[in-house]
This record gives sequence, C-alpha cells and structure tokens, in this order.
Amino acid sequence: KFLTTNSCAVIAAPFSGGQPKGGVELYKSFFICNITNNLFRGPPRMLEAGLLDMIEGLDWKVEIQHNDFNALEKECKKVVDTRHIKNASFVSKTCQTIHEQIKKHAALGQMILTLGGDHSLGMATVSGTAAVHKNLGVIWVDAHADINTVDSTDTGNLHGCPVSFLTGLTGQVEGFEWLKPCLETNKICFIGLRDVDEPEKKILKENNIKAFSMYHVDKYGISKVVEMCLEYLGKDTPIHLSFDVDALDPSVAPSTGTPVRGGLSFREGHYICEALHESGQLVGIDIMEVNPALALSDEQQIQTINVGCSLARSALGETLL
Ligand code: NNH
Ligand code: MN
Ligand code: MN
Ligand code: MN
Repeated sequence: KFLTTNSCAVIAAPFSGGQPKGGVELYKSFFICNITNNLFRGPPRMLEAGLLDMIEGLDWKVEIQHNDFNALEKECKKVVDTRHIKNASFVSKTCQTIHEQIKKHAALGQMILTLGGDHSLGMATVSGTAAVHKNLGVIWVDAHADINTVDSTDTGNLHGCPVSFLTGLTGQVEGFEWLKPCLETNKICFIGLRDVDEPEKKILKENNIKAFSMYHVDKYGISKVVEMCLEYLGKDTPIHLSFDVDALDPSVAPSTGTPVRGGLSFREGHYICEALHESGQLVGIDIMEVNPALALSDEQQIQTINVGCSLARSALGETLL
C-alpha cells in the first residue's frame, strides 16, 4: 500500500568507513591465500551468489545501483578530521551519495534493498526512505543499539552511531549538514540487542525507546516480539527494516565485524523478515555488515553470504509453502 510499483531497487554499498575492519567494502576481487581465490567483498558477493535472479524469481522487477567509493576514500583521506569520530568526511560523503540514490528510487514507488557495507550506512538508508515515506517507522535488528552520540561513542566508529544521527539525539554534527533528523524516537523498535554500551542504555531509557533484547526474544518468542513492534509502530506506518547480520548468532552468521554470542537463530531472523513482508508495510530493507573477509573458513564465508541473501528473499516475499 506504500509502494506503487513491483520494482525493487538494489543498492550495492561496498563501504567500510564506519568501522575499522576491511572487507565489507571493496568492489574488486582480490586474493586471500588459504581462504579462497577471488574473494569479493560484502555486497558483490551477495550479487555473485545470484541474489538478483532470486529476487526476480519472487516476481520483482530489479534495478541494480552499483557503487565504488575507492576514489572518494582517497579524496577524503586528505581531509583531516578534527573530531574523535573516525573517517567523518568519508562516512558523510558516502552516506550522502547513497541517501540521494535511495530517495530517487523510493520516489518512484520502488522497494529499496541496500546491501552493506557497514551499518553507518543506516544514516543514508533510513533518511533516504524517510524523505519519501512520511511518518516512517524503523525496525532495527542488531546485537547493538547503534545509538551512540558523537560524545558517548567509546570507539569513535560511526557504525555505532547512525540512530543518534537519524533521531537528532546527537545534535547537528559538523560535516553532516545534509542529514537532518528524520526519525522520531517513538518510531523505532530494536530487536536482538545484547551488547549495548552503558551510555546507550541511558539514552534508550531516557528517551523511552522501544527495545527488545535477546532476553525479550526468549521471554515472549519472536512472533510476539514482532507483533508488539508492529502494534507499536502502527498499521498505517511505512516500515524500514535495518538488519545487521550480527543480530544473528555467530553460529548462523560468523563472518561479520563484531559477532556477539547468544543471538537470533536462523529461523528467528528469517521470521522477522517474513512477518514484515506479510505486514505489507515494508518500504526499505538493509542487509548490513556481511563481511566475507573475516571468515575463518570457506564454509563460514559462504554461510554468511547465503544467510544475507536468504534474509533479503524472506523480506521480499519468499514463502516456505
Ligand atoms: N557500540 C559499539 C560502538 O559504538 C559497537 C557497535 N558495533 C556494531 N554495531 N557492530 O552494530 O562502537
Ligand atoms: Mn549495527
Ligand atoms: Mn551490530
Ligand atoms: Mn507476497
């Protein structure tokens, strides 16, 4: 009811400037001995696994948007970031580019699927769909709350901060003038949390933000949790799903930058995607932090790429029967 086409724009965002580990970003194939030849990084590997054909098989028209941020990265390296947050210019410029792409495609009434890349891209994806879909609600599936402000962040990694930028909790940050607060704190629900920094806990409490940790998933079961999220956000709210694969248990998605034990099972992760598809309210989907370069074996790598693909398929309407 919020989309006017059966077309899905796939935004490939090979980007790792929001955190310190390489591998979620580069576009070109490169060689890592012992692991595999021809190791593409995050998004390209999901495409290489045949994701676009899979999506077409679900009766979507697919439009792919490729990106290569290597030149931009070199350019940004020359800028000295005075703040303690890392790669601020590179993150901001990349996110602004992705934001514009998403806004354009969303305005055409298309579904948006963004393949990350690290989760600082959430600044771009949520603001992009929010620019078109008024009153947007967000379901943020993650082991982490990603709601550090530029003052509270311990690591300085911007992938731990996108929600505070989107909600305006961090205030206007120099260099991010293009990004205006676009998400009310009562229009976001978290699922899967289990590694939340102390200042983030305070921010969540003080702002009364809806958050379901793994404790709540165990307590209520995933179907009840998703139901409570949908009820909280409301039936006439377009929904953006931002799925960080580290929400899944490391036994399910090992090849990611910050795995945390005790995560969602394979089915719990997919259930979220299936139920949100079923709601008919989805307008945007992010599959973030798939990092094939961090796998300890071929098997781990393939497993994580495949789980990224299958989460996307579930959110786009793949059914079991
Ligand atoms: N909270 C930590 C930080 O701010 C970790 C964030 N890492 C993530 N988020 N992977 O999803 O750096
Ligand atoms: Mn995240
Ligand atoms: Mn995370
Ligand atoms: Mn369907």
